[in-house]
Amino acid sequence: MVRFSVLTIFPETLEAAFSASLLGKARERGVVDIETIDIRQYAAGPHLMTDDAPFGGGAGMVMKPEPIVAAIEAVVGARKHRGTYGRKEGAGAGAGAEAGVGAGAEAGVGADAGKRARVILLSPGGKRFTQEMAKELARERHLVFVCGRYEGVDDRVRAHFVDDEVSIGDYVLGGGEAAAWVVVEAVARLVPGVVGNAASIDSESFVEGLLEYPQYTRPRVFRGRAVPDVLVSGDHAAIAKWRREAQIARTKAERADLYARWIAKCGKD
Ligand code: 6GU
Repeated sequence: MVRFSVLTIFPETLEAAFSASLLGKARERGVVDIETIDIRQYAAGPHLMTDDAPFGGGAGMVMKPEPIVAAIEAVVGARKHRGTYGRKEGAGAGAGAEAGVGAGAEAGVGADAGKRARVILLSPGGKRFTQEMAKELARERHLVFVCGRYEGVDDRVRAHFVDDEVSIGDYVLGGGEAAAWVVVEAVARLVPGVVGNAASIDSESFVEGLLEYPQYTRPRVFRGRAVPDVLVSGDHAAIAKWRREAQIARTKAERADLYARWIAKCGKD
């Protein structure tokens, strides 16, 4: 069982994402626990403000640190998450890279590090999310995601109150919510019991370093385009060989970067 806590100013947006399909079923079956927490609940003042104008001036608003940190502390409870207070003071800008996911796992203090919450700030400045990272996160007990708005989160949150900073790619989102959906789904489906057929996980793209082979279903001929004959031949060895070759050809054509890495790892096929 992995617990996911997602801190956001738009809980209803994410609730919809987490209630449907794979994640909704996994939640119902009790193999994952996914909660959305409204950061505004932890805001103070008559207007429950979660953002404010930036010191130094400039456009846009910055998310205030108090509600976010109060929400993190409320969800993490008495068990202090490992990164808070554990990161070097004055690490400042650029600390994100060295404190990225991966480093975080080793940095976990003591043997029970894995039992503590791991707090992840979703922001475009973070370390790029990958399948490798998803695998690592799926081994945690409690993941806490903080969704920032694009304009920014007070940098003291990033520097001192989270363990890792993660981005899903080099493009701009208005906020971390869509990224939280991506990361939670990618991680949750690696939690044992979430995906029915574990074999389907092992053979997936990126797990092995190759794209997947093409899949077809009925009808055998669709608008004049037939399914490859070998797939209806009943010859399982021939089908396996065809699929392997298709994987390699596809990866070479579509993802030269993955192909180069795969060749370096496996020699040649
Ligand atoms: Cl995690 N947040 C935002 N706001 N934009 C992003 C992102 C995250 N990852 C890519 N772009």
